[in-house]
Amino acid sequence: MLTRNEGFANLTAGYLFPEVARRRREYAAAHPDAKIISLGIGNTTEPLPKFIAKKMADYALGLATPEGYSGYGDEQGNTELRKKIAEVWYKGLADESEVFISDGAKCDIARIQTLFGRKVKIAVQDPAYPVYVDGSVIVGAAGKNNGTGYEGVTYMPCTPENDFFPELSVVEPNSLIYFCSPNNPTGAVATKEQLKKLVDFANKNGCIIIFDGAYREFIRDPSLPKTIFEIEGARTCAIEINSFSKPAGFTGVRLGWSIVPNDLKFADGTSVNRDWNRVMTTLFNGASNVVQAGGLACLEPEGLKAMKEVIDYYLENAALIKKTFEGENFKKAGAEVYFTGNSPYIWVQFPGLKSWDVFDTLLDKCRVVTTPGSGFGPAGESFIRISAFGHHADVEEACKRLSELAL
Ligand code: PL4
Repeated sequence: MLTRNEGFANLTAGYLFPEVARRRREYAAAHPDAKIISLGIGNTTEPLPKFIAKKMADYALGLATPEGYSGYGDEQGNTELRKKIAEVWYKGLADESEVFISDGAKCDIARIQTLFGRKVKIAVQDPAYPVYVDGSVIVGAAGKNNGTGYEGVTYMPCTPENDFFPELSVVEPNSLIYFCSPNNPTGAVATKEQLKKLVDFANKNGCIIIFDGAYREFIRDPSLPKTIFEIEGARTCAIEINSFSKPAGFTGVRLGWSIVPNDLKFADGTSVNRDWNRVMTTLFNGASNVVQAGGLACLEPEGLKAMKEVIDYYLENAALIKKTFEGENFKKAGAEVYFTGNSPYIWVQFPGLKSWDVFDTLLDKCRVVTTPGSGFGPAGESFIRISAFGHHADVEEACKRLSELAL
């Protein structure tokens, strides 16, 4: 018999989001008449902009013609799309040779682990999107959970006390640092000064930053950086991972990209970009050509306008959710609300309570699904995350129920 990958044995809990979905299903089965509203998983709800959907439909129909047909494309992605991403979203801060198109940010976060192997030391913001840690455990870069966290992982607490920006001195030299801004789940966006600190730290200590910018298009404050490459020095210490999922509603369509600068080197002086090219050409076979046509449409002026409108829609939801949790009933219960206006997530603390207990109360009393903060890491305990992805009418109904809740 084959030996089980011990990484799986080291995982101490199921993946967070299926667990949230399981509890919702269980509740629904026990309460068949309850109209449950999900503000849990960050899943887009609004239809694709027509302009973008039509470009994909036209491309798909073209595939049924001799002139329009194409088979495998370049594994790194359509050249025109790589160029367009570099131009429109990086404005000269990245070259098209540094852009790799993929089937989404989560898949890139998983593949990126193959670049660094099992021996790499990991540092993560705490709380963080669970894939960074769980993925590291699966590939063996992180070990057993000793009760406070996984061995081989340095947790960098991001709390109200440090304004959600971590103390970097806890990170060991030569670590891989996962950093997400706008942050999932806290919603905090690092300022230019904060990112400069991070970049300087990484360059000085031989670290590489995996910068996850999946929510960049929610940034409305023009002083905040939308990419780590706005920061001087980032090209020698950072990789950016990004996605069309949230801005374009491509969560089901699937399209993402990574930026690996040509200046980024391993300790032996070899190019990280070259090895990433090898990973993408060997372990990936290119994003769908239909979907890449959709990506190109997103980056046309009409597509950019449509994406902004959809994000504005979700940000309106976010403002209402924030106001609801700032209501008298939650205030009396001691709830503290954190929301920057630049992200789809509202982060609420219930001092002294357990995240899953708050989750259960809101599900049971309001039929509203949230996400327990403890699922994002030890520092998330006593928080819950509320997602602003949802139809206005559902969010309004959820907020009405929440504001009537006696705590
Ligand atoms: C539920 C910081 C959501 N089943 O769609 P992708 O793969 O391009 O992007 C995934 C992603 C990447 N980076 C960050 C993210 O927050 C996400 C999506 N996270 C959430 O509720 O936290 C969806 C989660 C999905 C999952 O497991 O990713």
